[in-house]
Amino acid sequence: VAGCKIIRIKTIPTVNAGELSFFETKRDLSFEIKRIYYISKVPEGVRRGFHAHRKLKQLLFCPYGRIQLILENKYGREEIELSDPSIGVVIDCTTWREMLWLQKDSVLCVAASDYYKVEDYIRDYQEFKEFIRK
Ligand code: T46
Repeated sequence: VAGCKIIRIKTIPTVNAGELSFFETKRDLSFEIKRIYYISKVPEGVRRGFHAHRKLKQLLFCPYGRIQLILENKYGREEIELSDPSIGVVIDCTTWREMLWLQKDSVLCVAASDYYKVEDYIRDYQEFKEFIRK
């Protein structure tokens, strides 16, 4: 979706020994990382999210499994499937997000531009719609 960027995370393959992916502040990301969190042990079919952020910028990636992201912002609504550890999505404008676990135990990792701030969340969909209209 416009306003969100799909990025390729630098990934170094090894013959028969997997691959290693990495990203670095400034070199690969437009914001400084202040917080990392990850979501695990989620059963298949569960949905999380249902909110937007006022200011927070984030890079989302899925190092294991398959997760669908439903993203909506002032440019429209789109679904993206994360299933490749070398793909990330940068969400850096106010975007409503829902995450659907397509596969049990998929892991969602997030690098965020700020500390956890409850007041940065918009958890009401109507409030989000009004926020992006301004
Ligand atoms: C997002 C999506 C992709 C904290 O105390 N510290 C933290 O850093 C975070 C992220 C959450 N929490 C608490 C707040 C709630 O009591 O953990 C609980 C679960 O959070 P939430 O219901 O917001 O989880 P998700 O999966 O709906 O959303 C999370 C992030 O909160 C959100 O910023 O963009 O993942």
